[in-house]
Amino acid sequence: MKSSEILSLVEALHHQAQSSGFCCIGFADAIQRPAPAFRNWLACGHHSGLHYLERHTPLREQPDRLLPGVKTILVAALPYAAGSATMPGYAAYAQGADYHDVFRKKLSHLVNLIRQSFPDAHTRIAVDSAPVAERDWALRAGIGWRGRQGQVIRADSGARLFLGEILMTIQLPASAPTANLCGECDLCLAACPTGALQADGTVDARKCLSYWTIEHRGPIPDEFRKQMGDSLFGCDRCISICPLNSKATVPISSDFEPRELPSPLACLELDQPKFIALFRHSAIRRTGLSGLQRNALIVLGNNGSRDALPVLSRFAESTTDHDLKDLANWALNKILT
Ligand code: B12
Ligand code: SF4
Ligand code: SF4
Repeated sequence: MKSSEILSLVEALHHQAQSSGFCCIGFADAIQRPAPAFRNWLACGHHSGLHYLERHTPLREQPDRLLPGVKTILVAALPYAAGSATMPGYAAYAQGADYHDVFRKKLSHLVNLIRQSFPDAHTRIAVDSAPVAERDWALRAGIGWRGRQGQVIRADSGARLFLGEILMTIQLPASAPTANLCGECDLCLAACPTGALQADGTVDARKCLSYWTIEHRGPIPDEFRKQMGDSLFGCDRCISICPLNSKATVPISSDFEPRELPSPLACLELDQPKFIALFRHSAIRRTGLSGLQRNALIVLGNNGSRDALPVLSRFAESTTDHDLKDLANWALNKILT
């Protein structure tokens, strides 16, 4: 491989990344490396019910097992919109199209460029669900720095960024790391209502509302219900408070424009076919219908509006799910007492 070929590929990738709407791409050497911070997080039980993370630890430490012969990890950052104020309970990242699909499509344009230049190269795309330590690689690829809420953030895009990667068997020059600009600010730490943010910059999922409202199956413990406030799906408190968001200058892909989403009351009137039709192309389908209705019942109980009583009573009588029936009665009691 000539160095001029490598340099022209890097230039072409940057160019294509910009026209695809990525605010930044960077490259890290795909070396094997132990992940003590990650292992410590697991050992403390901070992953809660996310047991797949334990099983995948060796894969996260050895990218070679995901793509034999991998030399470089290209990391890309895609900014997303602030979300609509008329749908406050939905985390901003989930208000537009499903980022997994959008990201994959955009990364495939970069893969085409790699293949055009190096037809023998092997590549593998990863977006969120693969056993790739995305934030670690992003830090190594100079995408941004680690904010105090754990998010990889940038000065030109703030804290609302998705990450995705291309593992490849060709060696591209590694990017330089980015300096941390958080300074004395600790607004995100103060914004977390549950104390989920740890001093070492990791998140204790057992306390994180994002975990409870998206990943957890089954009832949400009483101690977190009040703190959920109006959180129907995910939690944005430590992200939306970041002052860098208002200084963001990068354009946002139209895929992430907020869509009309059901109110908490409307969630109770959904059935399975309607849920699938509404959320087929949305990250919100991850909770499943019963998860979304569980969250909606808690939000309605927290809101305390008597206007919700007729729909809540009907739901409590008609649902065949015992956990949801109990929760509907909890919400009714909360409003009436
Ligand atoms: C499990 C998971 C969760 C869990 C667990 C919390 C967490 N984030 O760890 C839950 C469900 C709670 C969650 C919530 C959210 N998540 Co999430 N999540 C993941 C997932 C699948 C794995 C993360 C993981 O391994 N966590 C374990 C911890 C230990 O690692 P880490 O935070 O990723 O990495 C840090 C440590 O390694 C540490 N570190 C690195 N070196 C060192 C050295 C030392 C000495 C120390 C102490 C630490 C340290 O810094 C890294 C960067 O912060 C990733 C996707 C992926 N495959 O990586 C997405 C991911 C991290 N999530 C993401 C997002 C957007 C969110 C939410 C904003 C969604 C929402 N609005 O509800 C919230 C944000 C909560 C928060 N403040 O982080 C994005 C983050 C993008 C970014 N710019 O950083 C990711 C990368 C998905 C993606 N492809 O875009 N998430
Ligand atoms: S997502 Fe919410 S609960 Fe989780 S760390 Fe951030 S502010 Fe705390
Ligand atoms: S809120 Fe402040 S401390 Fe937190 S990530 Fe943003 S700048 Fe950094």
